[in-house]
Amino acid sequence: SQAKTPTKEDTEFRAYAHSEIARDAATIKNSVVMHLTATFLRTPDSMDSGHAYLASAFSVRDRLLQRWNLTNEYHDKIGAKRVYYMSLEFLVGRTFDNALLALQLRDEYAGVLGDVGFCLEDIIDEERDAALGNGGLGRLAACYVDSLACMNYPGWGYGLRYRYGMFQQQIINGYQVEAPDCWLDSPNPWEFPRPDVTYPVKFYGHLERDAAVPNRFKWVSDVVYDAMAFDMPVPGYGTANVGNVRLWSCKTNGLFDLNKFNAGDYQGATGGQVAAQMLTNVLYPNDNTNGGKELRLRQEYLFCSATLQDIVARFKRTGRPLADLPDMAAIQLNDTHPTLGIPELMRILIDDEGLEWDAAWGITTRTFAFTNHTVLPEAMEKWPVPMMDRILPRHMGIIYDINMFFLQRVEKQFPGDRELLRNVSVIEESNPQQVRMAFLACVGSHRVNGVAAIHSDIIKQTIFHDFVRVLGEDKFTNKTNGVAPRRWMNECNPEMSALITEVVGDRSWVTDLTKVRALEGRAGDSEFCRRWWAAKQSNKRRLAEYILATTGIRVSPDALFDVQAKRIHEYKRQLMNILGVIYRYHRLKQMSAAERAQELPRVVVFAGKAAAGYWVAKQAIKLINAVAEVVNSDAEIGDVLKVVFIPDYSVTAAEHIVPASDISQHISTAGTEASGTSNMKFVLNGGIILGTVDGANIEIGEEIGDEQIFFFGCLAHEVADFRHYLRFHEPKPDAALQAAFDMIQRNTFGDAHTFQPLIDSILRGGDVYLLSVDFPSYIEAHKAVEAAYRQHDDWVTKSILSVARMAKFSSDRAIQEYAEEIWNIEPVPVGGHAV
Ligand code: B1H
Repeated sequence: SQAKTPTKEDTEFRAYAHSEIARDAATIKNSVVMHLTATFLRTPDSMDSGHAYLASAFSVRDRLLQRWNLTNEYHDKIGAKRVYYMSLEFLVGRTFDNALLALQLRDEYAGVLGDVGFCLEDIIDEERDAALGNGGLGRLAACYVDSLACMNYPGWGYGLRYRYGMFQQQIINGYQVEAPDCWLDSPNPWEFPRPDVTYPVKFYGHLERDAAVPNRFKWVSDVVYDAMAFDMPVPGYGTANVGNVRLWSCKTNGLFDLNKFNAGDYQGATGGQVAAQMLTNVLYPNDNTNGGKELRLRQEYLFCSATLQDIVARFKRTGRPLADLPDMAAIQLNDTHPTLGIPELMRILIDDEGLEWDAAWGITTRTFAFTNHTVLPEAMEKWPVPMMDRILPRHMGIIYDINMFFLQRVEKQFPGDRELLRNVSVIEESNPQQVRMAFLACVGSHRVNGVAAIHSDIIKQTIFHDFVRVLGEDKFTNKTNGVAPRRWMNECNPEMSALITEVVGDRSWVTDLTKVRALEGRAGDSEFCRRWWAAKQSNKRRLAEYILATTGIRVSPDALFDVQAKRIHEYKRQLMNILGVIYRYHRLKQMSAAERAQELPRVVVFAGKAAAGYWVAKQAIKLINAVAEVVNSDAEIGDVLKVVFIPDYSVTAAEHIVPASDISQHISTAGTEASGTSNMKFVLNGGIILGTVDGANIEIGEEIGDEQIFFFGCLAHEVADFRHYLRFHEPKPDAALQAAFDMIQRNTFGDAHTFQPLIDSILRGGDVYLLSVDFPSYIEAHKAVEAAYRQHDDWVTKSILSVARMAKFSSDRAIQEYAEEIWNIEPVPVGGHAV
């Protein structure tokens, strides 16, 4: 299963890959002008910055595609095992700057564009985000394919090419209003359509038994759609390797109904096309919730079927027997959303390839592994059996058989334990029955992992507790998340990056984050601290400009920047944050002017989207904006407190926000945030965490040391008792929380009725997320932060030490663990390292 040693021919091939990029200004200029004139029918004289971006991006893409071909040709030739990362979400953001940095062509393009009167930064701003994801789960997939490419691991991402990505968030009268994200309205240089790579995907219909052979079925479907591939190149930094994300789009060709057209039914003639388009039209905007919509199930199947057909077809081109598939392909399921890949591979192996059940099952379970990202009950995917049976009758049958064989095994192991059988059954005995996708993924995979140490422990104790008994503990492992240092330091924070490069001696830290350790030696150097702080200050000034441009609010870059930027969700407790702000406002209003002048000026920044149908989350946004309006226009308060809600949070917005935080808040109820990844990004950029003992906060604290992080709140193992108590007793708000409630109820921020449901979620709804429990220690933690921030030199030292100790949270470390411990794949560099 190992990659072969390269031959002389391979070495020459590598040398070619290495040398093929021309870097001189004349060649770059020619390629830009060529695209300007031939691809976009413009002349250099009629070029605006939009076309300057497109022409430059297409010229960079040419270079990437050349390397894309070399990479894949080489991996095929050498017979390398690949990993396939299956994810319904890839939250990529922009690619142009990332590609320029990866190819080390940034200065060259800046020069060429400068010659014709454009500033590279403005050109970069012309690109729209690819926002094919909701939040952390989708961004993690993007960081992981970045790491795969940078580390020369053969591997592809597979996903869906949504026509409308994550909605655009507008704030109107303080409320979130959703607008469509038509990101494909202008040409997209970062995708390559492949009309020749198309697979039929069947839906509905019935099964016909083969009378001659037992257990053989023919699935006669009613509807067939064509899924067509679009490839997104993933630039590898400092390597000739270019990764790939293959996204499927539902093709409408061939669905034109000529009979209807000839009968004069012009609208009906295109009905099939409209129905097909629907399938890959929209990303469901749910983070950590399962909408349960039928269209989503059909999206998931289209995705899984096309992907598995593609993987099997590629494998069959090697000429090896199907039993070898697990030696050539590892498939990682990014949460349960792609779980139908398991029965789909079974269907292909049995129905299309003629394998017996046991052989097919062995291949399938050795190929798949599954990552769980949440324990929130509302996020657990379950599909009603009648729905599954109607849309995918063959798969429903396969799932029944998978479950039957599994339960037989359990019965043998634990004879007569009917409760255990009920608890681990893939089919939930509810009315209607439901398919539990997490259980199907668990049974059909050889490894199951959580995304941070605490989370991986929790899943073994809760949702998979019985599976640990049945399948053994070794199947369950931890792979703590990571983030790509390319985007989340080198790209978004050029000034700090320059300092790191100076201390490390070169740019090797961009692909080997262990090198940042060298900063430790400079944490006490006062001149270095001064320059470090100057970098942070300049990031804060840039964010202040961004805030002014996006909200019209003027904030002082000298204030403490306190940021919470993430999806709006009750478990993430933005409500606790804004109640803390209200309490702060209350205290400031009670002070004399002289006392207020002694207070530490603070800018509280919120950013994030709420799912369109998540009413309480949207009310929290309204409350934040209502508080902002009152506080920001209160002349008595001035710069001592500003509250900002930055609209339309995105990867690109995060690249402005993350480098500028002094503190960032990661304050989920203990045990609810599986990992979090923005916590890693903020600390990597020299910000300090104010957080709960939850998710990856815990491991970040272990790495960087207790002095560098501010923890508060109850612990995960205490949550159940508190919740139980609060089901039967009214919460008792402390004086601070009560003061905040009172201020709202006195209509300080507009009609109190608007916000009463938020207060009621605490006082009458059982306070499920324990705001009343954690609020006192939250306020104390804020005091500790303030005291520490006033010790300026120590604060800067904390910031430097934190960054120095963040190596563990590189996605490169995470990907290496997956590669070695789950996927069994090895790096295959094409063209060697160009650095
Ligand atoms: C995470 C999701 C998620 N966990 C369902 N679960 C979705 C669940 O569209 N859906 O149906 C979409 C997303 N997302 C996040 O994953 C966790 O909350 C974070 O804590 C974690 O850092 C991230 C990456 O592992």
